[in-house]
Amino acid sequence: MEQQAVLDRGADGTVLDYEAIVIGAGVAGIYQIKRLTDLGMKATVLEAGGDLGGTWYWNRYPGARFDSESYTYGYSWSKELLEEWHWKERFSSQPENYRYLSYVADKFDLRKHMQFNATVRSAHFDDAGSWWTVTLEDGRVFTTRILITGLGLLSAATPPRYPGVDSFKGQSWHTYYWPHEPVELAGKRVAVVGTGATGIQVIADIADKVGTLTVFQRRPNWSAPLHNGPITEEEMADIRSRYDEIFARCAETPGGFEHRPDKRGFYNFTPEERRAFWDELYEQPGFGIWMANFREIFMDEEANAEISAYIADRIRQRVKDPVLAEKLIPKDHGFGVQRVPLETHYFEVYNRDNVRLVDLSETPIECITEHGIRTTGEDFEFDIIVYATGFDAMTGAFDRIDFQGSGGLKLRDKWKDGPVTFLGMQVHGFPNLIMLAGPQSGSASANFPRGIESGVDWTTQLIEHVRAGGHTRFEATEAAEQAWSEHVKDMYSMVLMRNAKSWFTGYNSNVDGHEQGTIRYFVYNGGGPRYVRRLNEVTDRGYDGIEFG
Ligand code: NA7
Repeated sequence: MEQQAVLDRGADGTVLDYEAIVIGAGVAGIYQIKRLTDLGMKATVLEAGGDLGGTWYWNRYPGARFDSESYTYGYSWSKELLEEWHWKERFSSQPENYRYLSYVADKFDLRKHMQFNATVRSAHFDDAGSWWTVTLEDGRVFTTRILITGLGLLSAATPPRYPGVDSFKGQSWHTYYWPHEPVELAGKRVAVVGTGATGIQVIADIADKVGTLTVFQRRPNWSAPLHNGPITEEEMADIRSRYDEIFARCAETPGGFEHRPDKRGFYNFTPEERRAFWDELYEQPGFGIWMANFREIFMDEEANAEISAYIADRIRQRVKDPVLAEKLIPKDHGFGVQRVPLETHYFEVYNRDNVRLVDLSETPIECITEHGIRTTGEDFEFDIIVYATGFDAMTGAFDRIDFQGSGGLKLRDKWKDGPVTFLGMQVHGFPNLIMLAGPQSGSASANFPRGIESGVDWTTQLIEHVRAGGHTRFEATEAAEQAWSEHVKDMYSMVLMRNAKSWFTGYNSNVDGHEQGTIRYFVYNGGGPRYVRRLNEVTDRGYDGIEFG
């Protein structure tokens, strides 16, 4: 009780509403509230959506599914849960993933600690009392000692900024906001704008369900087969018996997957041997072709050019029209330097009579009209326009909330040219704020739940330390923040990803200041194991880099 009193009372004796508030009831927020309430803390989750689930609550477009193996995506912290849950597909789809997260929340009775339709407008730190005041869009105000963000990496959707977007008379939406009610696609003239991971999933899924499908592609993406399939009772029993082994393996790989980078050396093999190896990887389910490939493909231009040529040939084999095939092969970046979307019969879609590709590099979009889309070449009419145009990644969700730290410092201003953080967990000038899977954290680079769990565990330990020490304030030092941000930046210099025009480097044509030019160091490229070692070092050294008061 003594310890608790420290966290729920301001320095001047003011009683705070909460000891901890978590923003966001996604994969991170669900686990974090479990850990906080297990400690007996007075805590709540504020969630903008009408229910929990985050990514898996919002993204209801057809084809939305994991490209992580389902059984590596689930939570690892409850043996009982692992025993109970049967993943039905190797790469589970959105409805099932949403059901899974709901099941977890209900099983552990977590919903009672969550408030839905609670969109946070601002969070201001009170220097005198060392607490946060959190204000919601609906005007409600809460005070809390500790503020934890589980905002998601890709939760600030960005529709395009073409003139006339609002004038379209048919149905249109960004994939993130795909309606919750069933959408009638049969016989409809449908447009999809964007060919990233999302566009590729939705296009492949709806091509045979719509009347006509017109794909507006600005730049093609490298993409490889997902090879999804069911998981039988027997297979699931086997997976259950190997969970410890599976999670241990995920913890050893840079991406948090079972796929382990091949260290045998690209140049120790002949081109024929490499092709034979890639033939095997291409036929395997999941990210093997990306993550279990030779490490050199990520760092060495020549190795990257060779794997790119290999994947290009695969695309040529799958698309009947050779001119069209060339349009679907990226020319401006190599395989794997951007996020590799995984697909199911995506390229074959373009062999269908009802599907047409519009290459925006030849005929850019001029505007959206009442009836459809006008490019420099043609006027198109549609019933439905789907914008699969991506997200203001990593920092976008932070920018949408007015975070003000010590002395009124605005996070938006501090991060104007890109995020700076300590471990992607804390920001100097923003005491008592912890980010789960924040920008620059190792929790945010690949198989998210694996990283998220280590982030939540570390956060919980830090909070226990704060309570045990009777502290009211904790904050990353400027020096620690600088050192970490430099390290994150250095890691980019090692990988070809630094050249990518993608959300990994903060590129987004639909967001002011993100159109091109400045690279933003969003993700930690050192891999999960190295990141977790660093987290543990910080803890072992008594939270070196964090000042307590
Ligand atoms: P992405 O990967 O950022 O892809 C967005 C796509 O939309 C990409 O093809 C863009 O072309 C295209 N785009 C964006 N803006 C426009 C405009 N204004 N006009 C035409 N085309 C546009 O987002 P996703 O949602 O597909 O995937 C995000 C992540 O979700 C993914 O990495 C997974 O981790 C899950 P561009 O390539 O920029 O020319």
